[in-house]
Amino acid sequence: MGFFEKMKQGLSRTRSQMTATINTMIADFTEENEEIYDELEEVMILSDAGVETTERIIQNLHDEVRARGCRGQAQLRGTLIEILADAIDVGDSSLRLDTVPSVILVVGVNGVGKTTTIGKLASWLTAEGKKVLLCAGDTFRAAAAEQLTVWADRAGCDIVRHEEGSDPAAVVFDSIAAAKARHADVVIVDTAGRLHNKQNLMNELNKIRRVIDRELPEASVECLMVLDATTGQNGLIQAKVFTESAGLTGIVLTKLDGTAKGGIVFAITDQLGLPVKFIGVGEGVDDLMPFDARGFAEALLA
Ligand SMILES: Nc1nc2c(ncn2[C@@H]2O[C@H](COP(=O)(O)OP(=O)(O)OP(=O)(O)O)[C@@H](O)[C@H]2O)c(=O)[nH]1
Ligand SMILES: [Mg+2]
Repeated sequence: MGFFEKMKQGLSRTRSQMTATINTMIADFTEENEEIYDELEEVMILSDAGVETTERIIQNLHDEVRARGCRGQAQLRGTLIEILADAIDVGDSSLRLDTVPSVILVVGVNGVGKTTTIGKLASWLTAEGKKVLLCAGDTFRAAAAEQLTVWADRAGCDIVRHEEGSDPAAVVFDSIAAAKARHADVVIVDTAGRLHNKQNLMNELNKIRRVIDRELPEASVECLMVLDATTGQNGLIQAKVFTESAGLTGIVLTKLDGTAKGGIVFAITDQLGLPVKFIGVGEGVDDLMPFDARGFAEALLA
């Protein structure tokens, strides 16, 4: 399956909510018909794009349609795709991994898909020819390290793990030492799920971050927050707190396949100003897609 088809399939629930309405709206387009904007507004808010963000997008569309003197459906469609793509194109969506080693720290609340995302990333980066080392920084449950080991085996990469209950920062320390000794290209750090309002756990994250910065002061560090697309607007509040503790560089939006609320992408990029770097569209190893703003907008309307 091609990239675009896969994106469309991953968004099928969101599409079933949005695409028909948007297409009707486009079909009803005349320069005088202002009602079409209301229809778009409604469907975007329903898909969790957020009121403020939606209003801004509608205003932009309105302005552009006038400024360009759009006539006909094709022009409106093209303009809408551009406006939607622009809205979610905030900064570089690619991973910055230009030092050896580089680090990807993966954080987020419980059950959002952190470990699964790491497993998918490990396979993807290994296939790209990178030497990957996984760090089992979730020491809260023994099963967490087991789960990560399964993914490491699948990707054919190394893993560093300690006993259940040990200090996550110590696992990170050892992983970095191992990465240096073995000349690994990328260390991917798993962390235990934590609620953003548990201050001691947020401090623990801060400590992990300090170990990375101390042991690898020059390294490229991606700090990715995994957000479950099905949790909607609540994810935005989580992300704000995580940014303070860990310094996020991007978002991975998982479980888009399981929700009609894919409009959350617009809210995240607009409200947080952080790029979405990957989207998760299923549980399998190939179900992680690099985010592409234009492709996403096109898939929504196609
Ligand atoms: N449908 C779907 N399921 C996903 C996706 N990503 C993860 N999952 C599922 O979500 C569940 C939780 O995934 P984990 O990777 O264990 O989540 P986690 O954030 O590591 O969880 P904790 O370590 O307990 O905080 C698993 O059943 C995954 O298969 C996705 O993109 N789509
Ligand atoms: Mg996990």
